[in-house]
Amino acid sequence: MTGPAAELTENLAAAGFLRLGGFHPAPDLPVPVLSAGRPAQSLVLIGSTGPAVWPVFMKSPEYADGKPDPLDRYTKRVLSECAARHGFEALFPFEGPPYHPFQQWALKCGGFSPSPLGVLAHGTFGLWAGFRAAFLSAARLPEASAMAEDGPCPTCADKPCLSACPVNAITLENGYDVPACRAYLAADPASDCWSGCLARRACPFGAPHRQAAETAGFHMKSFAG
Ligand code: B12
Ligand code: SF4
Ligand code: SF4
Repeated sequence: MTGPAAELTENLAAAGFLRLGGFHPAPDLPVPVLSAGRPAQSLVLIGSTGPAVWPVFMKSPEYADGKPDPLDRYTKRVLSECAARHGFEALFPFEGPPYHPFQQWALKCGGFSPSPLGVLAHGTFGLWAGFRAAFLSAARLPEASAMAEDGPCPTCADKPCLSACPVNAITLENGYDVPACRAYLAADPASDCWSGCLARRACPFGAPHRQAAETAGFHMKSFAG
């Protein structure tokens, strides 16, 4: 990849983010129109995986200012600037409700499969790809072409994520039982889950992209409230 696409990759990496894929919007999965009222011809999905964003985020003013939602505010500031510099308009997954359908967009990009946990799994990034923004463009960009491949869950025979949860909060029949998970976390402040969901950690895919304990703890606290 050369030219503006390579430059975007470099700028994203410097801020701790990466391009996870893209697609050309079609009527079966519309995306919002651009601010000038024109349709978006390309959507580029921007994300982060476990280890990359944390060291950069830790040096940001948002990390230290003591106000709520520091990672979301860091993401919005940095990726809004990046999008504008490269001629995109940015949408964010944390703005809502109503929320933008980021998981449906990720499935459209290719490479992901729905997992028993609700989180989408990826062959390279496992359960550790977070979605941080969708960059929309009025141009039909070649790098926004969707990939044909699926994620790993349909061919994962053993499904170790299903047997790792201490309170059986994840089942094929009922999906993810959020109240059971939250009740367990509240009752056991010493649980290993506070360093990252054991079911997510049991997935054999994407181990190099796992969150460090500090990052996982940040997300678990935010989830548990
Ligand atoms: C509300 C929400 C939650 C709620 C409820 C989920 C629900 N029942 O819909 C709660 C608080 C339970 C939740 C929990 C978690 N979430 Co959440 N959540 C969201 C959020 C902000 C909106 C979901 C939504 O309504 N979308 C709107 C609909 C129209 O979009 P959609 O694509 O069609 O929605 C799909 C999801 O709702 C999904 N779904 C249904 N039930 C559940 C349950 C869970 C746990 C998840 C992850 C998804 C999910 O099915 C829909 C159809 O595909 C999204 C961000 C976003 N904009 O999508 C993140 C998001 C889905 N969450 C995410 C994650 C990672 C989590 C957590 C693992 C922790 C975390 N924040 O890091 C936890 C699970 C805790 C654990 N044990 O580790 C990621 C998933 C990334 C991925 N690879 O798929 C997202 C995309 C955020 C992001 N920025 O990346 N989440
Ligand atoms: S362990 Fe298997 S089924 Fe579970 S999330 Fe990972 S790939 Fe998917
Ligand atoms: S955080 Fe712990 S209790 Fe909750 S789903 Fe994951 S393994 Fe189960």
